[in-house]
Amino acid sequence: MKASWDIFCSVVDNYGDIGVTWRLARQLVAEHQVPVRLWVDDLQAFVPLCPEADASAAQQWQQGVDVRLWPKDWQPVEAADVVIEAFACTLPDDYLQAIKARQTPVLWLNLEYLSAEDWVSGCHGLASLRPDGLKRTFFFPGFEAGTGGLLREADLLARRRAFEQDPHAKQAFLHSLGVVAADNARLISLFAYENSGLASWLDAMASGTTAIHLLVPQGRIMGDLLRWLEIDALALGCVEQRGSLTVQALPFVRQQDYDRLLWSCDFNAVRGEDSFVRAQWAGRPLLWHIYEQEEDAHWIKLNAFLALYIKGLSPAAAQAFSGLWHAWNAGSDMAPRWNGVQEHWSEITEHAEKWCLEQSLQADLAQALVLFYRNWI
Ligand code: TRH
Repeated sequence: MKASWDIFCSVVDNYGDIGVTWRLARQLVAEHQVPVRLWVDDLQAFVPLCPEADASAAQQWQQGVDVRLWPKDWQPVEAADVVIEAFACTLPDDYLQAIKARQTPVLWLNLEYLSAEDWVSGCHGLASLRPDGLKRTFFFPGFEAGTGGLLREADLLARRRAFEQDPHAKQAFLHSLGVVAADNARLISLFAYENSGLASWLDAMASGTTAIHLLVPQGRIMGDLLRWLEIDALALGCVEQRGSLTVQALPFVRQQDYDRLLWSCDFNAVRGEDSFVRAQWAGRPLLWHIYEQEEDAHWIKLNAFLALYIKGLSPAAAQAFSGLWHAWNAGSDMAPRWNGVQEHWSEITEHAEKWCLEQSLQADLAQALVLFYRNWI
């Protein structure tokens, strides 16, 4: 019989926690044919990613995943063979008792946040024995050998290529969102937290010589965007033009469509953890707005990733690219940085595809988890 899996997700903030666990749950079911229960403590955050979902259902099936509301008042259930606690979300005490009560041992994994820092491969797979006798193993996603890899569906890159090669697919997808861009316009998607550097980036795009169509999914950056446009609201689908820049607000789309949006654009500004990885699989240049952490810990993460990513770029392109990322994350003047990146546009674009292919040589995270369990039993 196939091992059963329980994934626990506590929605702390934004869509990252549910974004990662929903993606992982789907992939385990679809590619490894294992039964997965996904326990989520806030289904409101799930609905935008999976619009068929019911935000109030205690139990529902979505794309083969048994999605459960993780209730405050936990009701006893039998523990699964493999238990994933996402981002140290703390399992219910009763569930820990259920793990102990099982006749066959349970593999309890804490799925950690993504980081490119050096220490990650040294800590990946380490177990800690708790005072209550239970063992918890730390599973780290990552970019290098010795880590758990990145979430990537087996057919993801083939689907992207098929989308790119089909002359109608991109147009039909964009039309479905109400996007009709000029033929010569560069498409850019913008998913970010509030950012004081946005106005200077928009100024630079508006006064540049290249036509740009900026697609902005509903979200936290909207306030800064409206202030720059000097309007009170931008209805979904509506367009505003300033110089060379066309700005369009988009609805928040289902998770699979967000991939298509990234594939349709020439450059993607992303945030958090999951959109950051998806933009890399899109094989296009990206700009990461990292989630801010206490004591500036996010800068260490950002620079660790940059150090890996820029390998293979010429020194001038690497400097321009890193400068843009630093300015965006500092909320500082983006104009000189954006203009600097234009000079290396084709090199940076080619490099993005190379990075994507290089990363795709690693085992993906779901595969690595399944293998880890097989080796453990
Ligand atoms: O929403 P986020 O900012 O989540 C963050 C990060 O996960 C961060 O690491 C964490 O600590 C913090 O929350 C609490 O960014 P992220 O991770 O990119 O998640 C967004 C999800 O939303 C991702 O799965 C892609 C998805 N998405 C859509 O499905 N449709 C859309 O239109 C858009 C814009 C995003």
